[in-house]
Amino acid sequence: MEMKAFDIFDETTGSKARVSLFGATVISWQTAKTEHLFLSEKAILDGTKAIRGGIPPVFPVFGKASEGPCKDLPQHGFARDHLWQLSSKNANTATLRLAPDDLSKSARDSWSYEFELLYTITVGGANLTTRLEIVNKDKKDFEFQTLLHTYFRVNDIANVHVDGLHGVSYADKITSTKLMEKAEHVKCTAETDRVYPQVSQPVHIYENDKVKVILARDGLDDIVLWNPWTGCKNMADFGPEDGYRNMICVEAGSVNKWYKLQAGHQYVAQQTLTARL
Ligand code: TA6
Repeated sequence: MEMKAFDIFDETTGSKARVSLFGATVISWQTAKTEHLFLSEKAILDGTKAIRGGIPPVFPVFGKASEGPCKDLPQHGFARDHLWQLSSKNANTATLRLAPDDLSKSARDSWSYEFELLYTITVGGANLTTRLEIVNKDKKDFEFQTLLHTYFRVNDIANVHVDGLHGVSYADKITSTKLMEKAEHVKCTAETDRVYPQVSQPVHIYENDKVKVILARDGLDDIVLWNPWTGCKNMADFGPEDGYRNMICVEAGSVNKWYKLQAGHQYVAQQTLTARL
């Protein structure tokens, strides 16, 4: 099946992004001809699986729920593995929409609330802003988690560090322990899978001691840091085999607890990425 995707441009600076309607996934973001997102060479782009790379949106659950209304949903929920509708588009911005009628029967049966997701993607100068509006159209409250699962492209993970996490106590999913982040400059030197709750600082991603991207957030309280390391070769849709060297997932989310959205109310989560050259 041909991938349904479109580009948005900032004509004044030439920055651009490519968006897949399947999974509402930004699969490329370039400023000054530099690609800032990692897209697996083996990413499945035919709408049969969530795209490995770019910025897949996660809703209504992060990870896998063992109980509750999300327990029968796949890992990371349904937002990233369904076809969204293009609601509006102009040169440098587009809004995508997902609602119950867009869901498969199994997703709908698993999570039967009335809802609407409106996802606006905007490129401008050095910035890429992604804004997710979650609307509870039901007569009853529901609980959710949400996250933007951003895969940043790097030249060599060995030269990369992340600032803004110092002093935050995080859950290490590899060792199933809770630890305090003592490092100012956090590096991935092996498989890394951590949830840093309530990160108050903007997060900076460095390569070779120069800022690459600044990650600013609203309504996305937590930061997830992930690199599969050499385990990436066991993932059929992850390529090249040593591709872990060229990526780091720094994911802005509200995932460390369940967020209640009252009937008729909306929740806005927004991430702004600023590229520094
Ligand atoms: O965001 C980190 C994480 O939850 C990891 O635990 C790992 O599972 C990663 O997401 C990728 O998940 P996926 O379902 O896309 O293979």
